Amino acid sequence: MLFDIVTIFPHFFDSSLKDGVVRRAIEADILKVRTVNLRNFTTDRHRTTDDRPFGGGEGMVMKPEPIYKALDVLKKEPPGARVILLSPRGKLLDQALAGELAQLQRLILVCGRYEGVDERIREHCVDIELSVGDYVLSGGEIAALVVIEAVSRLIPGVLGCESSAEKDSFSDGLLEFPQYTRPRVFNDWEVPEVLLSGDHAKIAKWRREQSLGLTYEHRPELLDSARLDEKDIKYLRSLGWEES
Ligand code: 9D3
Repeated sequence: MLFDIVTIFPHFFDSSLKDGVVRRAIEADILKVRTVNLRNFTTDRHRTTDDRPFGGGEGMVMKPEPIYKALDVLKKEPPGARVILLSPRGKLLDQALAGELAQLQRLILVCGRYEGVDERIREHCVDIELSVGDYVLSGGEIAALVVIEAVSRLIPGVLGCESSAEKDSFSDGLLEFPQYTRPRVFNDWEVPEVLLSGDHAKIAKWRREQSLGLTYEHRPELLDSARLDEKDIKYLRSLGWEES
């Protein structure tokens, strides 16, 4: 998969792509990430990428011409790219959408700044508008990293099979159960007895109930689309859950 990141801060990405899953994927030639400096597609002496909004108001808007020119060039080398605009008004990224993006060969990520991007770019050049959460960032750069990280680890061959995406949190729609490691007692804080019992059926039941309980407590809306069996539903009802 090839990512192009269109940004006025290309160096922002230097260190973040040098570690972890993304680096390994790049080294294995499964992933390529190029950063594209939007200012290289300006034509004026000051390399201007933004201007004041028509109609007045606070802040600046990203000019259409540099983004259009950058996309015009990038869409040809090689063709077939999907253009994603990172924007607070986009569709919320979730695990299912990350999985769909991981099927694609070529993505162009456009990072907005200021109050946003001239609407004509959205209308004519953008395929998908994506947000990474309901909070305000200063621009699309960190959001682009979130997309690359979430999508890269779902590309076949990027993760080892022992930690395959199947087993990940959200794959069955529940939050993960708590994990413990040695020492058994730390600062008087003990590991739950059941995990030391060697009774694998009992451990599995405890973990499932912890997952259900944590999801009910922190993210009850996830239960509406989680894969639940009769036992799960019975346990959740015992906690006070009512199906919606
Ligand atoms: C003043 C109104 N703001 C809309 C909520 C304007 C505004 C805020 C933040 C315009 C642009 C931005 C910059 N943010 C992004 O470019 C962005 C973002 C985000 O702020 N939150 C979550 N996901 C994303 S993806 C890109």
